[in-house]
Amino acid sequence: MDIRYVSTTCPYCGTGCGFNLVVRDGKVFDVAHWQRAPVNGGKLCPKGRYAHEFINSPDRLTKPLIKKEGRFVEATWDEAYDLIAERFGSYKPDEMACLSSARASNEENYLMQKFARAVLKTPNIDHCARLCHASTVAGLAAVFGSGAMTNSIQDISESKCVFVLGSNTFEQHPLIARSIIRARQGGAKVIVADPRYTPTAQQADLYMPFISGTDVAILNGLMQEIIRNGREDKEFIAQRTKDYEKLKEVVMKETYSLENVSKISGIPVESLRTAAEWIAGAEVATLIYSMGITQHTTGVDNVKSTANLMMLTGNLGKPGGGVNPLRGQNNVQGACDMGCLPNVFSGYQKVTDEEVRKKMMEAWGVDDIAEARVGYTVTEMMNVLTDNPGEIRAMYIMGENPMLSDPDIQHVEEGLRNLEFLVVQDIFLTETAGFADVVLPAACYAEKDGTQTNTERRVQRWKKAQDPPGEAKPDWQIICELGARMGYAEQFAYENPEEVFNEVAAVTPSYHGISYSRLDPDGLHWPCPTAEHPGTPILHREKFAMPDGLGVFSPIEWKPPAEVPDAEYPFVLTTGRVIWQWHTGTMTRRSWSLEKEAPIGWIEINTEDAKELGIKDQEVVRASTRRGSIDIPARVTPEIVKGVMFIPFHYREHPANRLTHNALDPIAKIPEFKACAVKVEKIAEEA
Ligand SMILES: Nc1nc2c(c(=O)[nH]1)N[C@H]1C(S)=C(S)[C@@H](COP(=O)(O)OP(=O)(O)OC[C@H]3O[C@@H](n4cnc5c(=O)[nH]c(N)nc54)[C@H](O)[C@@H]3O)O[C@H]1N2
Ligand SMILES: Nc1nc2c(c(=O)[nH]1)N[C@H]1C(S)=C(S)[C@@H](COP(=O)(O)OP(=O)(O)OC[C@H]3O[C@@H](n4cnc5c(=O)[nH]c(N)nc54)[C@H](O)[C@@H]3O)O[C@H]1N2
Ligand code: SF4
Ligand SMILES: [Mo]
Repeated sequence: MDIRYVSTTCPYCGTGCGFNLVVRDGKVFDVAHWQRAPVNGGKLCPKGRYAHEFINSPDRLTKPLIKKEGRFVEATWDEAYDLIAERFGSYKPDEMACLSSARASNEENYLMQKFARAVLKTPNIDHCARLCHASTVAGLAAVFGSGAMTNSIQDISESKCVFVLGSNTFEQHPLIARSIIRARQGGAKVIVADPRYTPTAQQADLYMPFISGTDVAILNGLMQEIIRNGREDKEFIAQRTKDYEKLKEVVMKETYSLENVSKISGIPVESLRTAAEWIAGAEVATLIYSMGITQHTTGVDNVKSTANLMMLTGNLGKPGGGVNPLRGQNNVQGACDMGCLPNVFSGYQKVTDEEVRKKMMEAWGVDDIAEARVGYTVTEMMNVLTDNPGEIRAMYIMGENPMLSDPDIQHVEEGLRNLEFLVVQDIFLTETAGFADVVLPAACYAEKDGTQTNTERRVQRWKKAQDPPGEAKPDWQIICELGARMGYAEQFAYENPEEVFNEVAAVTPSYHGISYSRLDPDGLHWPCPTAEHPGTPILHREKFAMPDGLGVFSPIEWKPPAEVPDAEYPFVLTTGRVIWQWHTGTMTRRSWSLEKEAPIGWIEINTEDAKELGIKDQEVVRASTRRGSIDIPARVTPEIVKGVMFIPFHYREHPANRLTHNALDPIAKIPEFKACAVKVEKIAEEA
């Protein structure tokens, strides 16, 4: 028996934990702790611990599939490539769109945008960051000049006050939660604001329950209280920021007095006062946020407000401080860094910048690429597909499952049906793949080399531990072979992912100094401009990434969500996750140790609301919004604030996104997954 340990990086969340895959006779059969792992020191959450279980699932895709007369039939790679090349070759660039994957490596994402821009010549490329931290990328770039986490994970443990707003860190980023515990052991106060009394809230010194969608009011209220008491950091404001007077004009309004904010949000005045006191009084404070802040029609406003609070209290550019958005998917930071966004090439170099375009064309050896304009985002693509059929006619989707993860899936279904040609490349036959004309079987993380970039901008290695099942191939290889089939053999002639990475480093300033040989065992934080540079764990130490080096205060007024409760739909519906499951469940629901812990969906209903509705715990109820209805078991609990209901979106049997609202933030184009209006009824018993 041959047993090997292969150290690699977890394929689930953006924390980027390392572990060993245990390989017996060429097959992965277990995960073992890797004590030396830089982010997690050998500790893992359940998803990492069981990240081997889905790998050799009998459901893995093993052969290309082509749909013939409504049914999938197995095909050879040659048949699949020929068909795709012929069909893609028959459309105009604007008629095609690509979705890349935050689950795939940096190399694969880089190649996907190169394929879209250099081969299809379409500007329409995006990925699930749109549904996730698009508000962060736009919001933090506008105030700090860079849209990423400002400090490192380790650094959170140095903080003296941790304010967690709209992040369920203990379930969704468990190994980052460890830093919160460490901070607390070091004397930090922990404040958690969340409509639900989550496992994260349970660790707080101060918990503030509130109604979803009132974040800006809360943040403005805290700022007013801090300014009233003269607790703002005057020196920091004077030296490192601008537009403070404009901020003050808004936050000092009567609307944002603690009394009024308490009415809007439901948080008691005393709690708000204590929170303001702790944040302003701490030697150093950090703010941690995630989807509770970003997934709103006011996502960008929410993000800017968090930055306002931390600049006001002088908590940027130092250890234990910062504005820390926790990125979700294992490589969503990397997919953005690689340019799988409609407005930028890798390293956030603008697609409209002529110099950059020229540089890319030269590096890629092509004399024409996609037009110099911003393409469609994921959410806009889906709207165009339904509202203007025929404008987008073909799509290439790698490693995304919008038929469960996009808002208002009835609308998504209508859109996908309007496509003439759809290619889906995945490791399983997903709900989205069901609509495809061609399905391409991809290798999973354990079957390929590559890199991924975690939430603290740390670039780390994936290492191949076993061969892919059947004829499945790594995404990078599929894209290269398809590129070659479409006439770009030279441009896609890579022997291995390392060669792709070297091209990334050559054309991407923030990755210039990174190479595979420098990545073991700790990885490197970008920006890393030269081969000698040690990487940059903390951003904005002396100045912000703005031309004048100053952080910008943004005066923001609170606006309610796009859809608010009324007589017909009297409750607020919010959606999210649970520790045991991952998004659309393709991997976790095929991992027995995880699936058995949370095998079915539910709707959380406050005990008093349930009593008024006559609903009992575990009773199946009908939840409806203006988009649709689902039948789903009730979980009656005091741990959700009255007036708000919550559904995890993992379950195809009770798809939360049948209910959600497709209203978008005007800048980030992120949908409002965290608030819409819902009603819940008893299901009449059948005779
Ligand atoms: N186990 C597991 N872990 C994951 C994932 C997973 O699917 N499963 N997904 C990963 C991904 S891609 C992401 S983006 C992250 C997401 O990580 P989180 O953002 O932490 O997860 P969510 O459950 O979406 O939402 C966080 C919290 O926001 C609260 N909330 C609801 N409405 C509001 C509101 O209006 N304002 C505020 N401030 N809070 C509100 C919810 O009650 C919830 O507790 O998790 C990552 N980690
Ligand atoms: N209601 C509601 N909806 C939400 C959210 C919410 O909070 N509420 N959150 C949103 C957020 S933050 C996110 S990030 C999205 C996530 O939305 P998606 O990205 O659509 O969800 P996943 O299930 O992670 O889909 C990833 C796909 O990649 C496949 N895959 C895994 N590894 C590989 C690989 O190496 N190669 C290839 N080709 N495929 C691979 C998986 O099998 C899966 O089908 O969901 C969004 N939707
Ligand atoms: S915290 Fe995230 S990266 Fe770490 S083991 Fe869990 S899912 Fe994997
Ligand atoms: Mo996400």
